[in-house]
Amino acid sequence: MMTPRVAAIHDMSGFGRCSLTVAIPILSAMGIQCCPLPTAFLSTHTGGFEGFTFLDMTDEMPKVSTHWKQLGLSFQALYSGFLGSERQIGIVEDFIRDFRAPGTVVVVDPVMGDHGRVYQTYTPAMCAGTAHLAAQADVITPNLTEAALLLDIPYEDLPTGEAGCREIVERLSLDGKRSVVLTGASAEEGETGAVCYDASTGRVEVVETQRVPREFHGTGDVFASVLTGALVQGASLTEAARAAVDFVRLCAERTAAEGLPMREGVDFEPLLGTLTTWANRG
Ligand code: PXL
Repeated sequence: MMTPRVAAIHDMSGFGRCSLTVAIPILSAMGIQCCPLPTAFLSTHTGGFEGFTFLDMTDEMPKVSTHWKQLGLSFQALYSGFLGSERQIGIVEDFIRDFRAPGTVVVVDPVMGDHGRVYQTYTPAMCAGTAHLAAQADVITPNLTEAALLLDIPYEDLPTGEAGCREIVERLSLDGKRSVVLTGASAEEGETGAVCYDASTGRVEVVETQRVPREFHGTGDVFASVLTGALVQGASLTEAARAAVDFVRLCAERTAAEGLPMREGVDFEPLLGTLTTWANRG
């Protein structure tokens, strides 16, 4: 069987464990070839470091896409995340139009913010554009902050509890046309996980685990990368969310025990071996 291939459209942050420095090793461990299309190169991510560098790759992206088209490359999944400029939204939409084929899964992580706050480099126009881009996806993976931005309601006005999360994913499904995996959502005190609307079944499932009582940077990227890998390897949405929830919990437990600073992300590298069973599925 051919090794599946994923186009990963994210930034590369040299330090801090997020985006491509998370997506590439995770997808590789899961037996998937990851082809990065970087949106920006930063010295660190933007959450908790002063004076980070930022090289915008907007002009390079269509050239990469043109070359990949000339080569006749195809991908089992197109997976986008943190974008570096407003213009990149149209570029990623064109990329999806050009490379989507029957059976391709398009995962858009609508990266915009966390904990009720929008990331430093995300302008209101980029947030509006991200909602437009997310409408092209088969699967979106917002956290609660991003769900509020996509629904265009204040974070404080999001419906709460399990019933609230069910309402959010149904409202975000665009009348059942796309799947939604709401991350960092909890139906019960002391638990955390994902609430999933599966467009192929029309069902909502809650996937939970015990909450590790600490916050870490980049867990959204770890989650979405495992989810994408599992979907490419043939898992259902709920199975993929289960794999992602369990891996993030494992990473959070280990990192909390080590007492690593939040901004360094989760210490996932020693745990990559637990993902390799995906490489040998089917
Ligand atoms: O984890 C999301 C993310 C990705 N890339 C960069 C970021 C962030 C969040 O802060 O700053 C550069």
